[in-house]
Amino acid sequence: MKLAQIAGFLGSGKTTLLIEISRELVSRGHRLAIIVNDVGEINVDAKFIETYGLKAKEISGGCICCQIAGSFANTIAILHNTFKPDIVIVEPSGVAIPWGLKRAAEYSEAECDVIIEHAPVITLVDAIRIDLLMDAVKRLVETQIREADVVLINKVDAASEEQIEKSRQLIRSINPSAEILLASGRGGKGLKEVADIIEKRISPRYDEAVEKELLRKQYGGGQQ
Ligand SMILES: Nc1nc2c(ncn2[C@@H]2O[C@H](COP(=O)(O)OP(=O)(O)O)[C@@H](O)[C@H]2O)c(=O)[nH]1
Ligand SMILES: [Mg+2]
Repeated sequence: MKLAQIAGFLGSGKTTLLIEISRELVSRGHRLAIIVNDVGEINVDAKFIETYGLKAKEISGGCICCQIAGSFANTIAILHNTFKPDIVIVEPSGVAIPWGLKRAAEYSEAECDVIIEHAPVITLVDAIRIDLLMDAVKRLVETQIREADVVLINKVDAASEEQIEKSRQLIRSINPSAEILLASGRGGKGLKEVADIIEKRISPRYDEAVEKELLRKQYGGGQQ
């Protein structure tokens, strides 16, 4: 089972993009499920999403990368045993950490005979709120960018050239090796590319040593 996470701060356009990408992947013949971690954020109703021919699960009560990692693993196991999706797209809460989510997903391997493979970690950066994001939630946004394989500069339908350039510079300064794409869940831009990335590429499994190295880079010191 391949798991794709779409990270990004609250309001960065995760739900909007996830629905469009899911429709694209369903039309390509995939058996798709989505898991949305609702922590009081406004999310599209799971029943509505299911009208597109995919399975949707909502998990609430805490963050699935840490507080309720067990419920997340359990939900994956249930999906595997009942619906058998080949791809599961996860919308974590806006405060989730990508590596934590990988680790939590892999817990499901202890609950059923599933093998988890990760699609590249995709992080959305809201181009139209780039200044606000760098001010108010800098550390969190940095972590999500640093741990991404692919960063989408999102909402380009409504962003100025200057906002897009600013977003690009910010992403480069935090994660020089990330692939950067322009996207718009509303305008349809980048959808096919993102669907290709989820379909064809993989990202490494959880590795404690790699996570520690990322934390060291972020917090500077060697203390654990
Ligand atoms: N202009 C524009 N607005 C968007 C786009 N995607 C989402 N939004 C808007 O941004 C807000 C947050 O979107 P949502 O998908 O709920 O973000 P989430 O909190 O990350 O799941 C909503 O008002 C959306 O209509 C986009 O591609 N372009
Ligand atoms: Mg959402």
